[in-house]
Amino acid sequence: MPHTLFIADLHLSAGRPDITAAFLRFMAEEAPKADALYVLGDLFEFSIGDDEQSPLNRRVASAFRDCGVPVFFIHGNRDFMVGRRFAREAGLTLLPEHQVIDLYGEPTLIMHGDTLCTDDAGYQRYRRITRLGWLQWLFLRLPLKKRLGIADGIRGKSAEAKQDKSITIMDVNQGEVARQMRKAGVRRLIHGHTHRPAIHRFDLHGQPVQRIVLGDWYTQGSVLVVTPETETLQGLSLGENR
Ligand code: LP5
Ligand code: MN
Repeated sequence: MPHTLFIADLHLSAGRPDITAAFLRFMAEEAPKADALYVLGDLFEFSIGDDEQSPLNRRVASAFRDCGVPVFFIHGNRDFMVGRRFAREAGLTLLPEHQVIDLYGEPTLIMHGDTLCTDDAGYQRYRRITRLGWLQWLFLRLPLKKRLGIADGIRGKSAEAKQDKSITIMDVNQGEVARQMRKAGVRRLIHGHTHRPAIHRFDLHGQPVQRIVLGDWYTQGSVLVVTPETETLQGLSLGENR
């Protein structure tokens, strides 16, 4: 059966070898059978630039390169510093933050999902600043150790800020969902980021539409399988990799 795979929020890091093992197994066994693989952000726990060249980054790049199917990547809020060099090494295509793809005849909007969280004003302000091209240019010119220190600082501040935010503030804003779907002219939206896997069906201007949310890879893997007929969110056990 022809099908396309979607994953997001793996948060790969050297400190979580079980997740890396599950991802590598998925890349070797599941990905090659698909028409294409879409990675919708937060593949890495965080990224400070392609020149980091850690063993993890290199293994991930070769897993993508060797899978034999087209791989597409949209940045998440943690790995937006993944750049053209990694894309080349991994043989993947970097997509813009919001992209409409043709999924077996159904135009589908795909994104990481953080831009839907418009109630989280603190995050949106921080996002605007860290996406400034000139600031990223300067950041990449700092020594790796310094960059790592800055990333640690941001991670600490973010964890602190999150303690004061409600679950609702950190979820998508339904008005923004409607606005972005309408603007893109789609009946289907696929995203990650909120770590709340679900297939939401609702009406938009009298039309049935759906918003599919991918799950994270903390206690199990999460994969969305879309065929010409159906869409299924699947859990992926990590146990076999231990
Ligand atoms: O991912 P999660 O669930 O932890 O939290 C997100 C939001 N937090 C983030 C921060 C990332 O986790 C850390 C990524 C490190 C990247 C390193 C590269 C640095 C490159 C710099 C290039 C210039 O995304 C969190 C959301 C939450 O999702 C839910 O949506 O709430 O957002 C925050 O908590 C942000 C706070 O509100 C504000 C943080 C202030 C940070 C101040 C530092 C500014 C320094 C600027 C540049 C050097
Ligand atoms: Mn995210």
